[in-house]
Amino acid sequence: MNIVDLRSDTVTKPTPEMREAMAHAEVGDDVYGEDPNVNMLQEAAADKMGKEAGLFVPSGTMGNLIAVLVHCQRGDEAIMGDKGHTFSFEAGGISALGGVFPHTLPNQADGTLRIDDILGAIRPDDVHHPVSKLVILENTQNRCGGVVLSKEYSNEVAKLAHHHDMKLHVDGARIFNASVALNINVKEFVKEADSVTFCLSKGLCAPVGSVLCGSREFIGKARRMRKMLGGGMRQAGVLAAAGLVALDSMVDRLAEDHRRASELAQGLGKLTGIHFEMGLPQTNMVFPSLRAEVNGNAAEIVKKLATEGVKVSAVAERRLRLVTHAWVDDAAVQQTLNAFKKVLA
Ligand code: TLP
Repeated sequence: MNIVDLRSDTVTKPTPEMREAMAHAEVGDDVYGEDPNVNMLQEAAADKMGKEAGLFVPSGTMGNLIAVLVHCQRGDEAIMGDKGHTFSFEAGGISALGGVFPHTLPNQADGTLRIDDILGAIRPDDVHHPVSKLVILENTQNRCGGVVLSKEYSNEVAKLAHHHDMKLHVDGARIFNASVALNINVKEFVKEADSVTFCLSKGLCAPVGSVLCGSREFIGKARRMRKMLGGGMRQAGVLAAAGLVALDSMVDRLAEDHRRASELAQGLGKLTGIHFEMGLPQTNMVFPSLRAEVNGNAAEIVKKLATEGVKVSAVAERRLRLVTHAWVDDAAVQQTLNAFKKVLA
């Protein structure tokens, strides 16, 4: 049986072109700054993001952690969404390792944090309070449905942060999905942001790695922090070579993933047991909810779908997540719809 893996776009494997580039990559010791592919990737990434410099890091989690540790001191406060990856899925690293205090605000259905909520969360200068140092936005916002935050909104939040002597970090793990969905140059989304992390290892299919981008000064500090966290990699050019292929050739095709996510949603929407409380997909994520009439919760449906060769995630008692990516073709979409029909019948 063909296995369709829709649990995440993190399951993507390197393409043949990436394997080829990896096999022949010239390498050096990146802790000495001597790996040519890592250097090329960092420059290409910074250029794409419109920032002065980039730093290759092993994961999106480490990229976000380093950004927070550079922007904040121990005891400082970072404002972020309660559905954000940094708050929910990074093992509390900013607090455990950085002593940084998370101040969560409710993510709205469109993935944003209300401007008034942000303003209300910024602390006055008073010895009773932690110092508000950072705002974090996520684009696309994963747990709000893979929704896209507009460039106008992101830049407004950056200006607001700067006005209060704070910084903005964008967790842009899937910022290229946002850029492709709105057909806007990726730079526009992070023009005013102080730092951005984006992932090579999700929809772009590279095996490992993310790039943190920002000013030269910020990246200088980030480099020391990466070393402190044990993320200084040596001959990482074999990974960066795949990352360069990802940046060059895997961005535009994300539109296909978005089309298939829409097709999945349309097909699933025809089944009486399914509804879309969180709205229809804007990018590569589909979040179907199970109506009351469906027997079994999301975890049980996940198990039944697996017997049909379809892997999806349960993200709430009655909600699933399906993520499309380069390894999900039209036949896989059809197999998934058939599996749902059978399991929900
Ligand atoms: N997200 C994963 C899981 O950790 C939930 C997924 O399957 O979606 N920012 C965002 C917005 C992410 O979605 C993720 C991964 C990360 C950061 C972390 O990236 P990695 O896995 O490289 O540490």
